[in-house]
Amino acid sequence: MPRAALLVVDVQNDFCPGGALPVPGGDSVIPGLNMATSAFVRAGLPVFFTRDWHPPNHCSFKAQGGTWPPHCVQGTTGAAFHPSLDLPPGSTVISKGDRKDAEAYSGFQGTDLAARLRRLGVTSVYVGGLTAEYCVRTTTEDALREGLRVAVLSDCIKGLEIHPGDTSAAIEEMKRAGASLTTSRAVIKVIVGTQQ
Ligand code: VGL
Ligand code: ZN
Repeated sequence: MPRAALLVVDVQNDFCPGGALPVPGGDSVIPGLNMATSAFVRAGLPVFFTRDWHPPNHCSFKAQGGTWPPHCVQGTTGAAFHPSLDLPPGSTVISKGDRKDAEAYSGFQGTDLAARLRRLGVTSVYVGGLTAEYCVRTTTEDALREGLRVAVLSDCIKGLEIHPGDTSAAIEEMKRAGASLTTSRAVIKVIVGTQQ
C-alpha cells in the first residue's frame, strides 16, 4: 500500500462565490474535501492545504500587465481559507505565488511541498480544490513529474470556465499526463480500509 497524502488546493474566499476571482459554485467542493480530510487525519495520513498568497503588486494582476484581477492578497479576507473548510490541527499550509515577480499556479512551485512529501515517505497523492484549469491542473502535473502517483477527486474540483469546456479540457490534460480520476467517496473507503 503506497503512503498517501491529501492535497487541498486553493479553497480560498476569492475563488468562491462572492470573491475576487470566483469559480461558479466553487464552494461546492468543500463538503467532499472535509470528509476526505477527516478520513486522512483519522488514518494518520498527512493533509496539505495550498493557498495563493500574492503581494498587492503581484505580476499576475492586470495593473502589472498580468491576466487576473487582484486576488488572494496576503493577509486579506479574500486570501483566507473559506470559513467552511476544515483545517484540522497538524495540517500543513503551503503558500505560493508570494513573490512579486513570479507566478506560481502549482503548489510545488517555489515551495517545499516536494521535500515535505519525500520526507514523509509519501508516494501517492489525492488532489482536489480550485481552480481545475490552473492550480489543480499544474499541481497535479508537477506531482506526476515528482514521480508521485496522482488521483484527482473529480467531485471535489471546479473550474473558472472562462471558456466553456475549459474544465473538461483540464481533466483530459491531467489524465493524459498520467493522473487517474476518483471520487471523495471512493478514496474515503480506501483510506478507512487501510486503518488497523
Ligand atoms: C488560480 C488563477 C490565478 C488558481 C490562481 O488557484 O487556480 N487561478 N491564480
Ligand atoms: Zn493567483
